[in-house]
Amino acid sequence: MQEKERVHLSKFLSLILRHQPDEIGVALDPGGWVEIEELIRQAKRHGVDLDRAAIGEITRKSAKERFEISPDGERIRARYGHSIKVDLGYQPQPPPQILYHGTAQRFLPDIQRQGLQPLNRRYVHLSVTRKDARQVGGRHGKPTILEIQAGEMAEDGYAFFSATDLVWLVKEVPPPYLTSL
Ligand code: HQG
Repeated sequence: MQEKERVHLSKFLSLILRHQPDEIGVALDPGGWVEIEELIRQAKRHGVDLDRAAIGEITRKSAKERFEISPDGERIRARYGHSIKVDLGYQPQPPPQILYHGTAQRFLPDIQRQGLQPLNRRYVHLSVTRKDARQVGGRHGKPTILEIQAGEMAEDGYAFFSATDLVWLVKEVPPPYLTSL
């Protein structure tokens, strides 16, 4: 598959598996999973040509590990990014001492006042590396990076969830735990 095609289909999968499964008439189970056969069938009915090979390739080639295929190969879900209510079953884990959040410079005044909020998603997404944070922030405009005192937050009782090796989730980050770099 050409990269352009892969990115297009990956965005489609993100839309369905994170935000709007009903757009093509599929339902996610409580853990966020959908049957791959059902997904392919319904995508086709809505003019999106997907097959198992394409889904496998998109999942394997995502450096961010956006998607997870069940051990039996029958179901798929998004590992993070949801706006719809799902219970991914992640257990709280001790995070690295420092995590990063990339955002747009224009959001800084609001963030410094209100802290990081999930807004349209279920969780605030944090990056393990500054490089990834910069890339995340660049999606919204001129990027800027916040340093998050994740270790301190965890000590203070905030639950952190590891979605992938590079992405951590938390419900919010109040202002005292963040510094603009
Ligand atoms: C900002 C992508 C004003 C927040 C990415 C962010 C990530 C506030 C934007 C994942 C705020 C929300 C998630 C406040 C937060 N006032 N702005 N109080 N609190 N914000 O897209 O973290 O490539 O929902 O800083 O790479 O950018 O799709 O979150 O700029 O991993 O796999 O509001 O989605 O992954 O934007 O991105 P988003 P995000 P994929």
